[in-house]
Amino acid sequence: MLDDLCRRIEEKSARVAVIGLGYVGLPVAAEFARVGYDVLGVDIQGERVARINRGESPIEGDEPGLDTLIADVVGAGRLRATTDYAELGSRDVILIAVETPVDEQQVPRYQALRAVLADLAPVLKAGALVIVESTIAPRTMRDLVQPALEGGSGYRVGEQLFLGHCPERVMPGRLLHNLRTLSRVVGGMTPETAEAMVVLYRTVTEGALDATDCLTAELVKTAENAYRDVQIAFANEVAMICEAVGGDVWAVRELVNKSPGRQMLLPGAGVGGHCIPKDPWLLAYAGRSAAARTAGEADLRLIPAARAVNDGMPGHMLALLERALAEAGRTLDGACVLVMGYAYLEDSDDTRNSPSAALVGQLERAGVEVRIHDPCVAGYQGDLLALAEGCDAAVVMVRHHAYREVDLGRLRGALRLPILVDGRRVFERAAAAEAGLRYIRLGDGRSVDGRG
Ligand code: SAJ
Repeated sequence: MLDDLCRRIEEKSARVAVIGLGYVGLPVAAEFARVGYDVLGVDIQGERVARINRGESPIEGDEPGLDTLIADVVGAGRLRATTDYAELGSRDVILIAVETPVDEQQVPRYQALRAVLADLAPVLKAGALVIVESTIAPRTMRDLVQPALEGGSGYRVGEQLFLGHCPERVMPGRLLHNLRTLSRVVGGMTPETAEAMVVLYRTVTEGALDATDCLTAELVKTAENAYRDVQIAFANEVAMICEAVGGDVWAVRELVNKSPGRQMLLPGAGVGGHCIPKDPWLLAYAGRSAAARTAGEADLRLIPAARAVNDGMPGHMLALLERALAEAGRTLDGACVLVMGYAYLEDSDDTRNSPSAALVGQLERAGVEVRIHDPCVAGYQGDLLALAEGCDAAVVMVRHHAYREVDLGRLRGALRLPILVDGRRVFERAAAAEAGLRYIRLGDGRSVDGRG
């Protein structure tokens, strides 16, 4: 069965489906359609399905090439969307790209994935290849996906059903670019399945395709993002030490990175987005639940600690602000503060898990009147200087390129108090001093205690 499927994948006569037409699934569906497959997109949101069938992209934000690509492949009849799972019964390759969030207790919530599997299993055709692209905790393929599909279909993995995990490495603003160029970890429940998946993904990417097993693929994806989170947390902790001892983390980082094998990342006002705040918890959950099964206790300290450091950065920005206001004889309560940047990433309109949202909540709970500006986020794109008029301070949370053009003299003139707290090293100390601003930069001890 798998040989026949491989042949049809190579011929591009295999019929493909993608379940979950979000910022991962839709570009993936469009890419497989672009290279010649007949692709069926499935989503529960009827409006999203309708928009796609009109050749429109419902993906927010600037995704180079995506709008045109969707119009082209829908127009050519190679991509069609539906809400009807029954149509999946004719599909040979089915990719699943639905959300896999963690809850307040950092436990994965697989409601969407479970629902997809429950609806898919009964209609699966024999010999189908099912690939989970969503990021999942290690052992989810074995403990959740395989039993759900085998139970609901009566098939056996490796016999009438082929199963794999190929996590995405997309990034808002570079969806198609990443899909076409980045290497992929291709995990199959059997080695033959992984090889079939390599044949499939080779048609849409020139990146390396590393065939492996499902567990390794689950571990790689969650570990690569946990690794980044820990790296960022280290930079943030060094930044806070520099503040305490009067050092400048930005100078320190530059010199540290001259040392062979060092690559200290950027300290900042927090860590947001759809991947980094979540994936470390997926990895930790697997470690803890596996240890719990063996009545052990996975003594995970680094990954949770890094999450705590990074989630604490908006609060650190609040502390820097509070200190600067106190120097001017003001308290947070009753102050008016301009938050510059609401997206989670520079030059992006994506606000998921934005550190600015955390800061705004803390400011409002402290009695602050908050004004928000963001050149990339709809609803916050007002006139910066007009928003700054009468504010007691401005706090920079995102390193948008547009902020580098801000006239600091005019910003100073608009502010009631000359306080500028910079969480992303957008501005130079000298320029801020020349404009008459009390400039506090995260990680720069001299600026924090006013000697900078
Ligand atoms: N951040 C820092 N300091 C840094 C880097 C990032 O504070 O040195 C903050 C950002 O401001 C942001 C958050 O961390 O709030 C996440 O930034 P990110 O650059 O990691 O961007 P993401 O969240 O889009 O991460 C994606 C991930 N890609 C996938 O999961 C497929 C991540 O694995 C990539 O490493 C990252 O893009 C990338 O390299 O651009």
